[in-house]
Amino acid sequence: MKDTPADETPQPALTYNRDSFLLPDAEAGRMARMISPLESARLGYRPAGPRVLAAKAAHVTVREGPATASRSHAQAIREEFPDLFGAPVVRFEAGTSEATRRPLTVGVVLSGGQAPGGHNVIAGLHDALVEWHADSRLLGFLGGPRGIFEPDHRELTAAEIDAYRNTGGFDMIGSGRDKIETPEQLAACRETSAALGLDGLLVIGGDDSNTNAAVLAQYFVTHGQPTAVVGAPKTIDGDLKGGGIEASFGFDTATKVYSELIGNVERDALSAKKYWHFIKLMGRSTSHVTLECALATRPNVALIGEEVRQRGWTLEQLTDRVAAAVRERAQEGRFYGVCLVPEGLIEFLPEVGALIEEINALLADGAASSSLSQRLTPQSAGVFNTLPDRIREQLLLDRDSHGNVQVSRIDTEALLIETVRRRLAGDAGYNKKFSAQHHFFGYEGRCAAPTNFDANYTAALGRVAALLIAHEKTGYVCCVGDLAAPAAEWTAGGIPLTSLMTREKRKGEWTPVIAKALVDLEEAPFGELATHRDDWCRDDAYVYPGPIQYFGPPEITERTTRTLQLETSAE
Ligand code: FBP
Repeated sequence: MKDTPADETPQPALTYNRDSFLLPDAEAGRMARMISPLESARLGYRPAGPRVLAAKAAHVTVREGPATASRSHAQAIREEFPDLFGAPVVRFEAGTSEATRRPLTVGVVLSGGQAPGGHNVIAGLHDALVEWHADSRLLGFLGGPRGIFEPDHRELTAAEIDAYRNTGGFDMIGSGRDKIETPEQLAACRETSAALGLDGLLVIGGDDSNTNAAVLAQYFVTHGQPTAVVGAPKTIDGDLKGGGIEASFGFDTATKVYSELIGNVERDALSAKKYWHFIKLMGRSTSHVTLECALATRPNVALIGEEVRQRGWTLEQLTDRVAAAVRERAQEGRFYGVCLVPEGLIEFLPEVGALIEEINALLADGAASSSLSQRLTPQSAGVFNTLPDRIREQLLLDRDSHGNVQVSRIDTEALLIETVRRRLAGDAGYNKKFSAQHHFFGYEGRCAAPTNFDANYTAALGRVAALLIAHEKTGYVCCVGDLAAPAAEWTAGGIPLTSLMTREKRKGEWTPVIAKALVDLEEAPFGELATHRDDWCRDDAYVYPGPIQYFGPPEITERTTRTLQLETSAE
């Protein structure tokens, strides 16, 4: 590796080919990938970042804060992570590093669902490692965590990394949802790390993957493996935050992609005036994505799972509310509208939530899917039998490796259309039309080219990971703070993973996990929705955000999410 100053990021040699660009052929005999003019222009973007990280890694020192605890269940978490529990928050400041400057060998793995900016985390990590020492090496584990315990990796070269700067996707090394959990898998990870001489391992993932990073960090300490394991907060869902983490990367870009699409659908609804559009949005259990998109586009109805749970609304009550909105607009001659539905909504309906928990427990017990419906309690069996066949089948689908229901595969938006249609049909006072279309926006946003915010944030996270590893900090998640301020003013440091932990029942057992951040109904983002939603329901208050802008005036290119603006201004 060559030593490359931070401000002179090398640009790949591109060949202009009439209306597209060709990247240099990586392997002889393979067709060069054709890239769009926009992708080509983005390769040249230089992420902005915290002032402290602009200095060479050797000119950064670590300041330790007070010892930490966990979110809850301190005793159980201390027992599970005896060598990590209580570690201090660390912050990087200008100064002279006390760590020995030696070549570092670091592994990186992408874990879970794609989120815009993953490639920049790798690029930032690489840049900081070679600044630390020109002979440092970066190894990418292929296809997610399985690439560590069934060793499959490749050295990432400067030229390869340059070809992925500021691009979306995880295709540089691929991702996977495997969990590292069995004693054999943990031992295999240790063997791989020892064989490769890894000084550090960066796990780029969501709450479950970062929990896994903590498990691995503790295992390595217990078994004398000197590899520092650190995590980076990734997920479009926006639910890995709190305890010092202000946002997960990818949320900014993904919600902007969905908001553009929602705005387009709103304008279509207003133009044709004939459909209600029910739009399911990704986000897993939590409704941060739906809330952010609602604040950006002002739809007629935006359902928030956390509110449904707090108020204890059943499917019938929720249906009544949506049907009331349809009726209210129809009275004004508006037979159209837009309703946002978080994909995790179904889990928050109390009767369906209880049913899902029962199914989860039975599955964890080894019950076959085909026999599940006969083994439910009478109450849950009753709920199960009222659901349309398709939804029943979807509820029985396999759980992911962490035991989660795959909510993206449940057609909650179609279920709601069906229940609202039935409700209106049974309403003698409503004999008007109700034509509905359903949509699901999720995969469309996960691999979009990162916004300037996400490109900057992720490059900074990668640099922080290198610093944490160079300073032998294990069991930490990279933390870049003050995100609502200009990037130069952001702070950089690390937070002990155990400080984010609580305990939850997973696959029938109490397990330490990083707490998922739910939408807080007392906080400003939900408050803004609650204040305006009646007006947005009645009127056509739609906002059309348009596509992400990568070039142009900063008020357009540097605009952060409304969620981040409101959360940070309320502090
Ligand atoms: P992560 O939690 O791994 O970041 O995944 C996010 C997500 O996009 C969820 O919003 C969605 O429910 C899920 O992944 C879909 O998973 P899959 O990619 O396996 O279909």
